[in-house]
Amino acid sequence: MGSHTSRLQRIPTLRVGRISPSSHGWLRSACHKFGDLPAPGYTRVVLSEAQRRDFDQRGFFVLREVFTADEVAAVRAAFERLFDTAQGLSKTGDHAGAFFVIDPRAQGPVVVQRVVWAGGMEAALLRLSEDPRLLDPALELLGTPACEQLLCQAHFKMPNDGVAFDWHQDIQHRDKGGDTWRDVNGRGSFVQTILLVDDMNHENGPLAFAPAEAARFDARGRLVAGSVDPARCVEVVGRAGDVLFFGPWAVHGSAPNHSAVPRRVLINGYAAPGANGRFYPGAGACRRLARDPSAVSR
Ligand SMILES: O=C(O)CCC(=O)C(=O)O
Repeated sequence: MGSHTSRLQRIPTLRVGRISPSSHGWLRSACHKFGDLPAPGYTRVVLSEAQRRDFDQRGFFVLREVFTADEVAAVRAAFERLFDTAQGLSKTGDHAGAFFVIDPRAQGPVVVQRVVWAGGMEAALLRLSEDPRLLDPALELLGTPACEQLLCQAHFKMPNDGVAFDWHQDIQHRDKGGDTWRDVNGRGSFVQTILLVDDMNHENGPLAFAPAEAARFDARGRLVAGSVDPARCVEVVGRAGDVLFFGPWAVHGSAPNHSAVPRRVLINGYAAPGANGRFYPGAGACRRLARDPSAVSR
Protein backbone atom coordinates (compact mmCIF):
# COMPACT_ATOMS: atom_id res chain seq x y z
CA MET A 1 0.00 0.00 0.00
CA GLY A 2 2.95 2.28 0.61
CA SER A 3 2.10 5.92 1.15
CA HIS A 4 -1.06 6.04 -0.89
CA THR A 5 -2.98 8.07 1.66
CA SER A 6 -0.67 11.07 1.57
CA ARG A 7 -2.41 12.87 -1.29
CA LEU A 8 -5.89 11.55 -0.85
CA GLN A 9 -8.98 13.62 -0.86
CA ARG A 10 -10.50 13.23 2.59
CA ILE A 11 -14.10 12.87 3.66
CA PRO A 12 -14.34 14.93 6.83
CA THR A 13 -15.77 13.59 10.02
CA LEU A 14 -19.25 14.99 10.30
CA ARG A 15 -20.63 15.46 13.78
CA VAL A 16 -24.31 15.72 13.09
CA GLY A 17 -25.57 15.06 16.58
CA ARG A 18 -27.94 12.13 16.56
CA ILE A 19 -28.69 10.80 13.12
CA SER A 20 -32.07 12.08 12.13
CA PRO A 21 -34.36 11.15 9.27
CA SER A 22 -33.99 14.62 7.83
CA SER A 23 -30.19 14.73 7.87
CA HIS A 24 -29.61 11.16 6.76
CA GLY A 25 -32.79 10.12 5.05
CA TRP A 26 -33.23 7.02 7.11
CA LEU A 27 -35.22 6.23 10.19
CA ARG A 28 -33.66 4.92 13.32
CA SER A 29 -34.89 1.85 15.09
CA ALA A 30 -36.59 2.42 18.42
CA CYS A 31 -34.34 -0.25 19.88
CA HIS A 32 -30.66 0.59 20.01
CA LYS A 33 -29.47 -1.29 23.05
CA PHE A 34 -26.53 -3.42 21.98
CA GLY A 35 -27.47 -7.06 22.30
CA ASP A 36 -31.21 -6.44 22.55
CA LEU A 37 -33.47 -7.94 19.96
CA PRO A 38 -35.41 -5.37 17.99
CA ALA A 39 -38.63 -4.44 19.70
CA PRO A 40 -41.73 -5.62 17.82
CA GLY A 41 -42.85 -2.87 15.54
CA TYR A 42 -39.50 -1.07 15.46
CA THR A 43 -39.14 1.40 12.64
CA ARG A 44 -37.20 0.05 9.72
CA VAL A 45 -34.11 1.84 8.45
CA VAL A 46 -34.83 3.31 5.03
CA LEU A 47 -31.98 4.54 2.88
CA SER A 48 -32.20 7.80 0.99
CA GLU A 49 -31.99 8.02 -2.80
CA ALA A 50 -28.59 9.70 -2.40
CA GLN A 51 -27.24 6.81 -0.33
CA ARG A 52 -28.50 4.23 -2.80
CA ARG A 53 -26.96 6.24 -5.62
CA ASP A 54 -23.65 6.52 -3.76
CA PHE A 55 -23.64 2.77 -3.25
CA ASP A 56 -24.41 2.03 -6.92
CA GLN A 57 -22.24 4.70 -8.54
CA ARG A 58 -19.56 5.72 -6.08
CA GLY A 59 -19.36 2.27 -4.49
CA PHE A 60 -19.85 3.27 -0.85
CA PHE A 61 -21.50 5.55 1.68
CA VAL A 62 -21.07 6.23 5.39
CA LEU A 63 -23.74 6.42 8.07
CA ARG A 64 -22.56 8.51 11.01
CA GLU A 65 -23.14 7.74 14.70
CA VAL A 66 -25.03 4.53 14.08
CA PHE A 67 -23.96 2.87 17.34
CA THR A 68 -23.69 4.59 20.70
CA ALA A 69 -20.52 4.95 22.77
CA ASP A 70 -21.73 2.21 25.14
CA GLU A 71 -22.46 -0.16 22.28
CA VAL A 72 -19.04 0.46 20.74
CA ALA A 73 -17.39 -0.02 24.15
CA ALA A 74 -18.89 -3.53 24.28
CA VAL A 75 -17.48 -4.28 20.81
CA ARG A 76 -14.09 -2.91 21.85
CA ALA A 77 -14.08 -5.15 24.91
CA ALA A 78 -14.75 -8.16 22.66
CA PHE A 79 -11.86 -7.08 20.41
CA GLU A 80 -9.58 -6.85 23.41
CA ARG A 81 -10.46 -10.41 24.44
CA LEU A 82 -9.80 -11.60 20.86
CA PHE A 83 -6.47 -9.80 20.83
CA ASP A 84 -5.46 -11.29 24.20
CA THR A 85 -6.42 -14.76 22.94
CA ALA A 86 -4.26 -14.28 19.85
CA GLN A 87 -1.27 -13.51 22.08
CA GLY A 88 -1.42 -17.12 23.31
CA LEU A 89 -1.51 -18.66 19.81
CA SER A 90 1.51 -19.77 17.84
CA LYS A 91 0.06 -20.09 14.36
CA THR A 92 -2.84 -19.18 12.11
CA GLY A 93 -5.86 -21.45 12.52
CA ASP A 94 -9.20 -22.25 14.16
CA HIS A 95 -9.61 -21.42 17.80
CA ALA A 96 -12.75 -21.36 19.96
CA GLY A 97 -15.12 -21.03 16.99
CA ALA A 98 -13.16 -18.29 15.19
CA PHE A 99 -10.29 -18.41 12.69
CA PHE A 100 -7.26 -16.35 13.73
CA VAL A 101 -4.87 -15.08 11.07
CA ILE A 102 -1.77 -14.09 12.97
CA ASP A 103 1.87 -13.23 12.48
CA PRO A 104 3.89 -14.20 15.55
CA ARG A 105 7.04 -12.09 15.79
CA ALA A 106 10.35 -12.97 17.40
CA GLN A 107 9.83 -9.96 19.65
CA GLY A 108 6.78 -8.00 20.71
CA PRO A 109 3.11 -8.87 20.53
CA VAL A 110 1.68 -11.33 18.04
CA VAL A 111 0.40 -9.31 15.08
CA VAL A 112 -3.27 -10.06 14.45
CA GLN A 113 -3.98 -9.73 10.73
CA ARG A 114 -7.67 -10.55 11.21
CA VAL A 115 -10.05 -12.79 13.09
CA VAL A 116 -12.37 -14.45 10.61
CA TRP A 117 -15.89 -15.15 11.96
CA ALA A 118 -14.94 -13.41 15.20
CA GLY A 119 -18.56 -13.86 16.31
CA GLY A 120 -17.90 -17.60 16.60
CA MET A 121 -15.94 -16.79 19.75
CA GLU A 122 -17.61 -13.52 20.77
CA ALA A 123 -21.40 -13.88 20.71
CA ALA A 124 -21.83 -10.13 21.27
CA LEU A 125 -20.34 -9.50 17.82
CA LEU A 126 -22.76 -11.95 16.22
CA ARG A 127 -25.68 -10.24 17.93
CA LEU A 128 -24.49 -6.90 16.67
CA SER A 129 -24.35 -8.24 13.12
CA GLU A 130 -28.09 -9.01 13.40
CA ASP A 131 -28.87 -5.45 14.41
CA PRO A 132 -31.44 -3.83 12.08
CA ARG A 133 -29.22 -0.79 11.74
CA LEU A 134 -26.84 -3.01 9.75
CA LEU A 135 -29.16 -5.66 8.44
CA ASP A 136 -32.01 -3.53 7.10
CA PRO A 137 -29.84 -1.31 4.89
CA ALA A 138 -27.89 -4.39 3.73
CA LEU A 139 -31.11 -6.20 2.76
CA GLU A 140 -32.43 -3.09 1.08
CA LEU A 141 -29.25 -2.81 -0.98
CA LEU A 142 -29.35 -6.53 -1.81
CA GLY A 143 -33.04 -6.30 -2.69
CA THR A 144 -33.81 -9.50 -0.78
CA PRO A 145 -35.79 -10.22 2.42
CA ALA A 146 -33.06 -12.54 3.73
CA CYS A 147 -29.34 -13.04 3.29
CA GLU A 148 -26.41 -15.31 4.04
CA GLN A 149 -23.96 -13.74 6.46
CA LEU A 150 -20.48 -14.56 5.17
CA LEU A 151 -18.37 -12.28 7.34
CA CYS A 152 -18.22 -11.26 10.98
CA GLN A 153 -14.57 -10.32 10.93
CA ALA A 154 -12.40 -8.36 13.34
CA HIS A 155 -9.63 -6.24 11.82
CA PHE A 156 -6.89 -4.95 14.09
CA LYS A 157 -4.38 -2.29 13.20
CA MET A 158 -2.36 -1.67 16.29
CA PRO A 159 0.19 1.15 16.37
CA ASN A 160 2.99 0.42 13.89
CA ASP A 161 2.09 -3.28 13.51
CA GLY A 162 2.44 -2.97 9.72
CA VAL A 163 -1.00 -4.39 8.88
CA ALA A 164 -2.23 -2.91 5.57
CA PHE A 165 -4.61 -3.88 2.76
CA ASP A 166 -3.59 -3.30 -0.83
CA TRP A 167 -6.12 -1.92 -3.31
CA HIS A 168 -8.70 -4.58 -4.09
CA GLN A 169 -12.36 -5.32 -4.74
CA ASP A 170 -14.12 -7.73 -2.41
CA ILE A 171 -15.42 -9.68 -5.39
CA GLN A 172 -11.96 -11.23 -5.63
CA HIS A 173 -12.47 -12.76 -2.16
CA ARG A 174 -16.04 -13.89 -2.85
CA ASP A 175 -15.61 -15.24 -6.39
CA LYS A 176 -12.81 -17.78 -6.56
CA GLY A 177 -13.98 -19.19 -9.89
CA GLY A 178 -16.08 -22.25 -10.72
CA ASP A 179 -19.23 -22.42 -8.62
CA THR A 180 -17.93 -20.23 -5.81
CA TRP A 181 -20.05 -17.18 -6.70
CA ARG A 182 -23.16 -16.30 -8.69
CA ASP A 183 -24.34 -12.71 -9.08
CA VAL A 184 -27.96 -13.55 -8.44
CA ASN A 185 -29.25 -9.97 -8.16
CA GLY A 186 -27.20 -8.60 -11.06
CA ARG A 187 -25.75 -5.90 -8.78
CA GLY A 188 -22.93 -7.81 -7.13
CA SER A 189 -25.06 -9.73 -4.61
CA PHE A 190 -22.90 -8.70 -1.66
CA VAL A 191 -22.94 -5.86 0.86
CA GLN A 192 -20.06 -5.23 3.22
CA THR A 193 -20.43 -3.12 6.34
CA ILE A 194 -17.54 -1.73 8.36
CA LEU A 195 -18.20 -0.51 11.89
CA LEU A 196 -15.50 1.81 13.23
CA VAL A 197 -14.51 0.45 16.62
CA ASP A 198 -12.02 3.29 17.11
CA ASP A 199 -11.94 6.75 15.63
CA MET A 200 -10.37 6.46 12.17
CA ASN A 201 -8.10 9.31 11.11
CA HIS A 202 -5.45 10.14 8.56
CA GLU A 203 -2.64 8.69 10.66
CA ASN A 204 -4.03 5.37 11.88
CA GLY A 205 -4.62 3.58 8.57
CA PRO A 206 -8.08 4.66 7.40
CA LEU A 207 -10.02 2.98 4.61
CA ALA A 208 -9.68 4.69 1.24
CA PHE A 209 -11.75 4.23 -1.92
CA ALA A 210 -10.77 4.64 -5.56
CA PRO A 211 -13.42 6.15 -7.83
CA ALA A 212 -13.90 4.29 -11.12
CA GLU A 213 -11.99 6.98 -13.02
CA ALA A 214 -8.97 6.53 -10.72
CA ALA A 215 -8.30 2.93 -11.77
CA ARG A 216 -8.42 0.58 -14.74
CA PHE A 217 -10.57 -2.53 -15.04
CA ASP A 218 -10.58 -5.62 -17.23
CA ALA A 219 -13.51 -6.79 -19.37
CA ARG A 220 -15.11 -8.46 -16.34
CA GLY A 221 -14.89 -5.27 -14.26
CA ARG A 222 -11.98 -6.56 -12.18
CA LEU A 223 -9.34 -4.13 -11.00
CA VAL A 224 -6.13 -4.15 -13.04
CA ALA A 225 -3.30 -4.58 -10.52
CA GLY A 226 -1.19 -1.48 -10.05
CA SER A 227 -3.62 0.77 -11.91
CA VAL A 228 -4.96 2.86 -9.00
CA ASP A 229 -4.06 6.54 -8.96
CA PRO A 230 -3.81 7.32 -5.22
CA ALA A 231 -4.02 11.06 -5.81
CA ARG A 232 -7.65 10.68 -6.92
CA CYS A 233 -8.74 8.41 -4.09
CA VAL A 234 -11.01 9.28 -1.21
CA GLU A 235 -9.99 8.61 2.35
CA VAL A 236 -12.76 7.98 4.89
CA VAL A 237 -12.23 9.28 8.38
CA GLY A 238 -14.80 9.04 11.11
CA ARG A 239 -15.73 8.37 14.70
CA ALA A 240 -16.18 5.08 16.49
CA GLY A 241 -19.79 4.03 15.88
CA ASP A 242 -19.91 5.18 12.25
CA VAL A 243 -20.60 2.50 9.63
CA LEU A 244 -19.41 2.23 6.03
CA PHE A 245 -21.48 0.31 3.46
CA PHE A 246 -19.99 -0.82 0.15
CA GLY A 247 -20.43 -3.31 -2.64
CA PRO A 248 -18.14 -6.01 -4.06
CA TRP A 249 -16.91 -3.85 -6.94
CA ALA A 250 -15.76 -0.91 -4.82
CA VAL A 251 -11.99 -0.51 -5.04
CA HIS A 252 -10.57 0.08 -1.59
CA GLY A 253 -7.56 -0.44 0.62
CA SER A 254 -5.84 0.93 3.68
CA ALA A 255 -2.31 1.88 4.71
CA PRO A 256 -0.50 0.88 7.92
CA ASN A 257 -1.23 2.52 11.24
CA HIS A 258 1.59 4.98 11.97
CA SER A 259 -0.13 6.55 14.94
CA ALA A 260 0.00 5.81 18.65
CA VAL A 261 -3.61 4.59 18.81
CA PRO A 262 -5.34 1.45 17.48
CA ARG A 263 -7.58 1.43 14.42
CA ARG A 264 -9.95 -1.50 14.72
CA VAL A 265 -13.02 -2.24 12.62
CA LEU A 266 -15.73 -4.91 12.68
CA ILE A 267 -16.65 -6.16 9.23
CA ASN A 268 -20.00 -7.81 8.58
CA GLY A 269 -20.68 -9.09 5.08
CA TYR A 270 -24.07 -10.16 3.74
CA ALA A 271 -24.73 -12.08 0.52
CA ALA A 272 -27.94 -12.50 -1.46
CA PRO A 273 -29.28 -16.05 -0.96
CA GLY A 274 -27.88 -18.38 -3.60
CA ALA A 275 -24.82 -16.23 -4.41
CA ASN A 276 -22.21 -18.02 -2.32
CA GLY A 277 -20.80 -21.46 -3.06
CA ARG A 278 -17.69 -21.23 -0.88
CA PHE A 279 -16.82 -22.59 2.52
CA TYR A 280 -16.06 -19.96 5.18
CA PRO A 281 -14.32 -21.04 8.41
CA GLY A 282 -15.76 -20.42 11.89
CA ALA A 283 -18.48 -22.03 13.99
CA GLY A 284 -21.85 -21.18 12.44
CA ALA A 285 -20.44 -19.12 9.56
CA CYS A 286 -22.69 -18.56 6.54
CA ARG A 287 -25.82 -18.41 8.65
CA ARG A 288 -29.07 -17.08 7.23
CA LEU A 289 -30.50 -13.81 8.52
CA ALA A 290 -33.93 -12.48 7.63
CA ARG A 291 -35.72 -9.18 7.87
CA ASP A 292 -37.80 -8.85 11.01
CA PRO A 293 -41.41 -9.15 9.83
CA SER A 294 -42.63 -7.04 12.76
CA ALA A 295 -40.71 -4.00 11.56
CA VAL A 296 -42.76 -1.06 10.36
CA SER A 297 -41.84 0.60 7.06
CA ARG A 298 -42.65 4.24 6.60
O1 LIG B 1 -9.41 -3.16 7.59
C1 LIG B 1 -9.17 -2.56 6.53
O2 LIG B 1 -8.66 -1.45 6.51
C2 LIG B 1 -9.45 -3.19 5.21
C3 LIG B 1 -10.79 -3.78 5.08
C4 LIG B 1 -10.98 -4.35 3.73
O3 LIG B 1 -10.21 -4.17 2.86
C5 LIG B 1 -12.14 -5.14 3.41
O4 LIG B 1 -13.03 -5.25 4.25
O5 LIG B 1 -12.23 -5.68 2.31
